[in-house]
Amino acid sequence: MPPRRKRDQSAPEPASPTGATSTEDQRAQTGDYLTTAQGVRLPDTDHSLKAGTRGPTLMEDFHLREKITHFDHERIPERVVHARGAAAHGVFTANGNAASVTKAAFLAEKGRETPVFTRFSTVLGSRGSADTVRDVRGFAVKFYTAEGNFDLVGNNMPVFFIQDGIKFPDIIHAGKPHPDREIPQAQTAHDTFWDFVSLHTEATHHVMWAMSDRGIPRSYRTMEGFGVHTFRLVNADGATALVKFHWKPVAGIHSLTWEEAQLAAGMDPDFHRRDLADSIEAGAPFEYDLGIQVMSDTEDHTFEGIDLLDPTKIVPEELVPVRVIGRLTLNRNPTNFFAETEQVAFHTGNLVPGIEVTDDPLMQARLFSYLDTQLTRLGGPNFTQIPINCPHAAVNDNLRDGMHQMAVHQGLAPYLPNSVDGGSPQVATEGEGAYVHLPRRVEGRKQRANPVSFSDHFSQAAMFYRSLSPVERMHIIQAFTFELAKCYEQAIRERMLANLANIDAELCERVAAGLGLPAPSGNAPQDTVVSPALSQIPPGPGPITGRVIGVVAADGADLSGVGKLRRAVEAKGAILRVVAPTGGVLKKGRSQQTVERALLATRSIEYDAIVIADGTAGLTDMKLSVLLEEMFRHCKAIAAWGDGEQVLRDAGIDVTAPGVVLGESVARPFTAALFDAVGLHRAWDRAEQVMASH
Ligand code: HDD
Repeated sequence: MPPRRKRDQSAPEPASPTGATSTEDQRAQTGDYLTTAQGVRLPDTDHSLKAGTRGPTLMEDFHLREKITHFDHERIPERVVHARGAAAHGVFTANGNAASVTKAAFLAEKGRETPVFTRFSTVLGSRGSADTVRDVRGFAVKFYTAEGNFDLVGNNMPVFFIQDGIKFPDIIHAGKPHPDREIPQAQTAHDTFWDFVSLHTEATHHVMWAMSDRGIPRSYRTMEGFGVHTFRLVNADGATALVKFHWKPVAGIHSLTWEEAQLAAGMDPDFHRRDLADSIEAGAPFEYDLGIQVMSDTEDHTFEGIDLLDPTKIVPEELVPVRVIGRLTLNRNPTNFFAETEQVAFHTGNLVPGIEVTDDPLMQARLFSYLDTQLTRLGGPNFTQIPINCPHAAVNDNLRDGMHQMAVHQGLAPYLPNSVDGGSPQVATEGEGAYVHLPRRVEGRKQRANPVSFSDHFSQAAMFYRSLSPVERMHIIQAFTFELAKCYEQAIRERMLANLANIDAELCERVAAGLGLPAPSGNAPQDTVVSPALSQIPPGPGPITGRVIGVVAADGADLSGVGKLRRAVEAKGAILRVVAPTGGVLKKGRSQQTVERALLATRSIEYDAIVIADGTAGLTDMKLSVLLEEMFRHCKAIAAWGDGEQVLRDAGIDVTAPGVVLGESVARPFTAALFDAVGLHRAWDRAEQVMASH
């Protein structure tokens, strides 16, 4: 158990360590009487105090003024980036594999459990923007360790657009909506973004990731996370290693297709947020392994020619395998979005003994920005007293006063040294758990310049492209074509094509063909070593936890088969939804099934697979045809048992195509084949057939 905070140094005790309340009697909407904020009971909250029923409102109406004033100030500034997000509580359990490289107990000690709060986000969109836009996803984890809070503020892509944090306002101003009309919202498909990145070639590697399937994840459950920068870990003997952090999703890596992402942005802008909350509520937690790549802490901070201080570079996993050091389980939804998800304040400078930063100039600027931004966003310097930000370790600081001070500090001497308060609190030694910065020699001529190694902007972009499967490469080509086609300035398109020619000639030619422009020649790297780990196509079927399977049924369908299918699906941690022409309850004999989605109220984006039940032959509905056509085109699993096959044929589905599963009944071979098809994420072998028919 971490030591308790001294009463006079802490915010009022939250109902739980992270401020979440869940038991019935703690709900805000309970208690006997409605009161003002001053505790005065109210007789009426619907009528303002007026001179007569038709007269003017009186200034003396303290309830009206308090109610409206508070409402007027309910909003705080949204985050300048990563405004749109969703979060969950959970636990991190270390497996002991990090003990040799770090003394940070929450990582090193086998079996140690640490509470966490994780917030996922998009970068560019406003708070109310859609979840499935093409963008980088934030993956920020706050570990409430016994030694203080450690924040790993990462993304779902391992590289960044800029090498030096001083350019952050530039890339963000370029990516955000145009300042005159404030459009487009939450996307990079516009002139200013492509203007900047085409002029600024160090962004090239990150742009490749953003245009790949990584930019449109299927779920927060199925995306990787990265600490991006190289960190320095320090072990109990004082030995150091350079490491990169990775989050590996237990459910595998999986994305939407671009068309699905666009449909979802309209059909269900809360697609990812809903999936996170619904899954946790249904008892299917989100799980990720935390891994590290460990490199020697050499004087030059390079590994096999890769500059570890350059955040536009990765270390291929084939060169340095990822060592799994623990598991993150997200298993509890926030109780109140504002109190927790909106007010959580991450900071790259929240470090604990055993973890240090490096001189990566992007990281160095971040160390300033994250603390600074909260002063505006959360209204002053006491935001660490907000329950979601409170450490679980004892807090005993000499910080005083300021906006929204919650503590009633006792004592006379918030300074050191003092004699008035007995010289307390004392500073700790390293042995007593103090964060002692590792002594390191730092020297250099004061200058604004990059090392020469930072000037290679294309070789890893080429490695990324050439490591992917043909279908993943096709998606990148389509994404570039889409985005550049949305630009108005021809010069920007041409400049970007010139950059693509320096990555890969075929990539450039195919994008140019899509845009109807000539392909420039370039200087693409030759003989690139590929890194198969960069592809997200699984080698075989993976787990299907949290995936959604729709079963189309109608009156007279084999409902006992639907029941069997539901049991088999739920045994795998997946979700079954009954889809029918109308809402209500389907009945056949003694079996019945509640319809969860009427055809009019659903779309293919909701399903990872669709199954047609026996007994539905003859069912024709335009919405069903569209659903099946989209499922087929997006290469998702499609299945039918019994005469359900006829429904597929009637809708023009090629039942011999890859990823189409047929069976006589809901028996084991049928469900096993269906689950394998879902576990492969998509039947990409179908992609060529789909392309040929369009
Ligand atoms: Fe940042 C938020 C991730 C570079 C300045 N950033 C923010 C969040 C994530 C990241 C996940 C959302 C945290 C949350 O959920 O509250 N940022 C990154 C990564 C980067 C990066 C992985 C590069 C490797 N960021 C970066 C730079 C700067 C910032 C270079 C400024 C110099 N980031 C901020 C910020 C934000 C932020 C302005 C906005 C809201 C906040 O911090 O709390 O300080």
